Amino acid sequence: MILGTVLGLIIFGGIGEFSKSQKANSLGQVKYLIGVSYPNLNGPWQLQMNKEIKNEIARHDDTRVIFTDAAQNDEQQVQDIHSLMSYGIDLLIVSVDNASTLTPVISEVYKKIPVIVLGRGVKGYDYTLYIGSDNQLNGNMAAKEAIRLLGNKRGQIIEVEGNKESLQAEERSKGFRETIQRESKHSIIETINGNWLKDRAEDELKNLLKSGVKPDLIYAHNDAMALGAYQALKQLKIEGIKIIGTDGLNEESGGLRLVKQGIIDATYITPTGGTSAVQYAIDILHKVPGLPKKIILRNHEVTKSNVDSYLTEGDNSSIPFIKKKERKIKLGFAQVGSESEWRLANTDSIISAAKEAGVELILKNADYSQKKQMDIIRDFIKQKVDVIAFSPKTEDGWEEVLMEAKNAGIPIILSDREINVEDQTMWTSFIGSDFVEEGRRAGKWLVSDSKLTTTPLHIIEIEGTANSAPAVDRKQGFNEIIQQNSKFQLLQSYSGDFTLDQGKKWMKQALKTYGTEIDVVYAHNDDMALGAIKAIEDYGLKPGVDIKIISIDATIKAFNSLKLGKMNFTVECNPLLGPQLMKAVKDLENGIEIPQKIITAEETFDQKQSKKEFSRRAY
Ligand code: GYE
Repeated sequence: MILGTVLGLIIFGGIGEFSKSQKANSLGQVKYLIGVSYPNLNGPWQLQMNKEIKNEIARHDDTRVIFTDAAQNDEQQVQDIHSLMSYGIDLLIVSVDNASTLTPVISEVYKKIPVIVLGRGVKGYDYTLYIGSDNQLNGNMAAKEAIRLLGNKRGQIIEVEGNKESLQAEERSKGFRETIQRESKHSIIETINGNWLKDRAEDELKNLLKSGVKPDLIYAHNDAMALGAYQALKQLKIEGIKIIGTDGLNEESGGLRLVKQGIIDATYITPTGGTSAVQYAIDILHKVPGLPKKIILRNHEVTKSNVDSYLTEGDNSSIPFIKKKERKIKLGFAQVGSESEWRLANTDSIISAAKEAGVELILKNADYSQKKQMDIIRDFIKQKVDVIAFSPKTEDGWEEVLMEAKNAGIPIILSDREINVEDQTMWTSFIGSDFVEEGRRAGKWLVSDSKLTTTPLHIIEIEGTANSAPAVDRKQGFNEIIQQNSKFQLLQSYSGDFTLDQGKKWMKQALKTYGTEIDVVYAHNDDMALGAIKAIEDYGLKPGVDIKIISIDATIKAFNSLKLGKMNFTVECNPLLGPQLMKAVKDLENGIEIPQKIITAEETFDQKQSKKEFSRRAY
């Protein structure tokens, strides 16, 4: 630990240590200094992350990296971050083990400079960009593989967890457990804390096995611990136990080799994001507009049956790439409809971004019919377009048509709404918002606005289209917050399809039923909120005063209502997805793996904050 701390502060690029005042001189040509803080650099996955950062930074002459290794000591990492700040870094890249201890420190840094959180999450949203994979999904996938490996018998599973405090371990565990419980009769009989370390996992497991515990399968949160488990079993001469790991590195003792050698049965390639972190850091430092808030990288399941394709080609055989063509790349976009102001801005953004990127766009509108949207997709398949993107009206019902696209080798990009399908390889990437967070933000505003109110607050919710991702998630996020205090009472939820007319119709109905009892309207988009405002005025009450109005989207019409005092709060949902979509299409063409999810950066606006933004809004 001491060694790690002392050696921790190292600067790549041959520059010695320096103080803030020396920065300009000693860096010479160097314009930017990026600080990287690791919780520890003792695992192969962390070393891989470090290698990627080093290699990528070497391509930028005007940028240097300075990194610290806290050697698994949280307090040390807090100090490290303070030291990096005192060295005058322009941007911080940080990976954390202990989210509780590090979150407040990172929030403070974020007030001063941009922060990229890498691989391991912090709590909340106080950072510029998060890059990492979906750990819960990782756990889900591992559980599905465990169920396949165990077959029909009632299996006994031991879970070997990473560091207890890390969100990564918590999420993998959650995903694994939920799926095992929901989809099988197997039981997780013991959980041991391997702290991400091979030796620790080996020792702990040996103790457990000696006490007579008999597992059928071991699920380890990383490959290092999976190897530790294998060695424990080997020493005790226990055979026939299945082992699943995670990380999938292609190096000595890395997951891919372990699968190849039959030491473990499955692993999940979990990209570290080191390369992307540096690329985005450069973009952030150069103030490139429209950068996302979260990049979720894709995991790949590797078993004996597909390990060779990863070892030899290093490719991602489950993802279809576009073969480079002589002609312009052809993108078929099945737009869901023209239901809202948001949608109109979204369509415009896609058309203009395609033009700018030199992508041939075939844009068709489904007039808010799922059936028609499927017909359009089928037509795109027939026309042999290179990529299909669409904004799925609802979450369910897409398996068949997406299977057809997959069989035709056409990658699918989900634009702004997600779907529910078992097989996650049916789609390549999702570009859009975190709707649950949008709902939470709406709820949090209400909580803070009504801090001094002790009497009950009666709420009417006007939901978006039933079974659509934004409606499901915005409801969930809002509920999560208001359920924490019983003074918030939801009178009724209406399903309003995201249109102004529906908002007006349901608000009229609500007023007829509840009249002046209503204190708050929460509408899942601006158009429905605007409809509700009309209905309230027709009823003779003052929207924004007698009844508070909260909405989502933050289009110019919402800003207008905020200005007139008729609306109280709007949560931004960014419709300008065109540029990100075209970047993904181009990456596919160039054989670059695109992230599983690209989540846009968004703000919130109350009446006061909206004044500044008003003149800047283009939609
Ligand atoms: O918020 C709403 C629209 O899917 C994000 O759909 C989109 C939503 C948007 O019609 O106004």
